[in-house]
Order: sequence, then structure tokens, then C-alpha cells
Amino acid sequence: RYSFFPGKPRWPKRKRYLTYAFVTQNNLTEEIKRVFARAFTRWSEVTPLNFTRSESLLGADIVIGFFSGEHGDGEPFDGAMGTLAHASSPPTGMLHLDSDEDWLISDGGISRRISSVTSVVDLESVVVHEIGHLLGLGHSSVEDAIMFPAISGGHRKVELAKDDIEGIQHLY
Ligand code: TQI
Ligand code: ZN
Repeated sequence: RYSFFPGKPRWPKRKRYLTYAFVTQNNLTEEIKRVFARAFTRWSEVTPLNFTRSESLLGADIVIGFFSGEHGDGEPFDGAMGTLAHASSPPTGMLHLDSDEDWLISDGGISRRISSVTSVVDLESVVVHEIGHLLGLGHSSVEDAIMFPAISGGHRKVELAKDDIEGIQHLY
């Protein structure tokens, strides 16, 4: 079953429009930005929340970036595999991804790697999971849930399960 963080933190009721911005030093392609847009849409379809991309980092509710190793938040990334990404719980919005993963970008059936290391990790799958954390969901014990804390290498799992939807609709 779904779970929440201690104290059940969530974005405040008055905030139905959340903005997200990408850190500028990453220079992400539109193709990669579309992966994030699709992942946000999966959650906005089942909640009253709306996500819009902001060109300005200042004032953005959610800041997204790829980082390698130590990157200033006390939770360094660890190279290929191990930790893939981490996100804060509401009402802080940071989504960090480990740039040392061999991220798989699936867009319209075409898959491509953006880095050169060994095991591939599907970017959209990880982003959908991390957005769940950003919105206040903890891990789920239901194996086919997005919030289940395991995913097989190269596997794509992007559709919210009934359990994810029930969890997020309990919060929003
Ligand atoms: N990062 C962990 C995660 O997002 C960070 C974490 C560990 C965590 N314990 C936690 C977050 C407890 C909230 C509460 O789960 S990760 C997956 C998996 C990771 C793991 O890099 O290990 C996904 C990121 F395991 F589900 F596949 C994304 Cl999808
Ligand atoms: Zn998780």
C-alpha cells in the first residue's frame, strides 16, 4: 500500500499551479525536457495540480538538475548505479538526478543513451517516481506501483498504478 512522509507533508491547498525549472548549467535538450513534461502530466491527470515549466529558476517551485558526485546538498551521488536520483518532500521542491547513470531516453518509441556508462536506467520511470516523492508520497508495498522501491535495469515503468492514484488522491 502507498505511504506518506512523517507528518504527511503536501503542497498547500492554495497552490494548484506549480512551476518547475531546469538548472541552467545542464543545457538539456528539448527531447529530455519533454520526458519531464510527460512525467508531470501523469500526476496532473489524476490530481487538481498543474505543472508548468518556468524559464526562470528564481521563484520556481521545483528545481531540476543532473549532478555528479558531491553537489552541495550533503547527499553526494555515487557514480553509475546505486543512487539514481533523489527528491525533497513538500514544500521543498528539488529533484536531482545522477548524471553518471546511463540514462535511457524513450521518446516516441526511439530510445537513446545520453551518457556512456554500463547499465541503462529509464529516465522517465525514475522521474515519475521522484515526482511522487516531490508531491508527498513515500514508498509503496505494491509491486506494480510507481512508488514501489525497485525497478529492473533498463525496464520502463511509467504508468501510475491504482495504488499510486489512491495515494496521491488521498493527499490532493
Ligand atoms: N533514490 C531513492 C528513491 O527515490 C532515495 C530514497 C531512499 C528515498 N530511501 C528513500 C526516498 C525513502 C524517499 C524515501 O527511492 S534511488 C528507484 C527505484 C531510486 C530508486 O536513486 O535509489 C527509483 C530512484 F528503486 F524505485 F527503482 C528512483 Cl524509481
Ligand atoms: Zn523512492
